[in-house]
Amino acid sequence: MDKKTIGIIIAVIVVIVALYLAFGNKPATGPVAQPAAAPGTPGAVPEPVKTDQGTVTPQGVVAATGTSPIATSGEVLAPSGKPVKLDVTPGTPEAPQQSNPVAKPADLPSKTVKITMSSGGISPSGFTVKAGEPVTIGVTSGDSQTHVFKFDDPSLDAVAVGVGPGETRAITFPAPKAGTYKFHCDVPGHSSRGEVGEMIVK
Ligand SMILES: [Cu+2]
Repeated sequence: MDKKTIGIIIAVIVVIVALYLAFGNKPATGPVAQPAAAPGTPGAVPEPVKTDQGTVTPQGVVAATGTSPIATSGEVLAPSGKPVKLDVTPGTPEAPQQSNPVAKPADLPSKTVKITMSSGGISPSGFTVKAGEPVTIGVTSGDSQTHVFKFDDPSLDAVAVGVGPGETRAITFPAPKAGTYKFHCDVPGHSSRGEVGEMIVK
């Protein structure tokens, strides 16, 4: 190789490097992907925190989408921020709210009292809770019928859950004072065929 050839090779390399520097290394145009922020840093979208009573939200712990939140104090809150009332008309703003349909009962928090209603009765037909503590019941229609969970005692009138065929919904409410509170299916003809049960509050 003579000096001329080496000179040409060097010149070609210089041109290639110059072209690369000029055009090959431009920053991407358009939106630049931001690296995902590490958890705990500003800008990170936090993972929802789940407890045995539900998902932690700024309003309180929510058992399922649509249920009334449980505040840190343990109170079940209405949208006004005041504790829910149990002797009002179901579905009104002061009443505990029933959830949207839940895909499957297993999605409900572990502390949920899971109840299945069907033409064969209510299963389980009894459960025990502690006075004043927040209770979530998940009601499932176990057959092709609509069922309505409701307490007999007017003092618990607001606690009502209606489910369509195969549907599951939940409701969160504060357990009343100690006693035995009977419940039933409020669809005409259903309680007389055995859709009844009782909640024991200790
Ligand atoms: Cu029924």
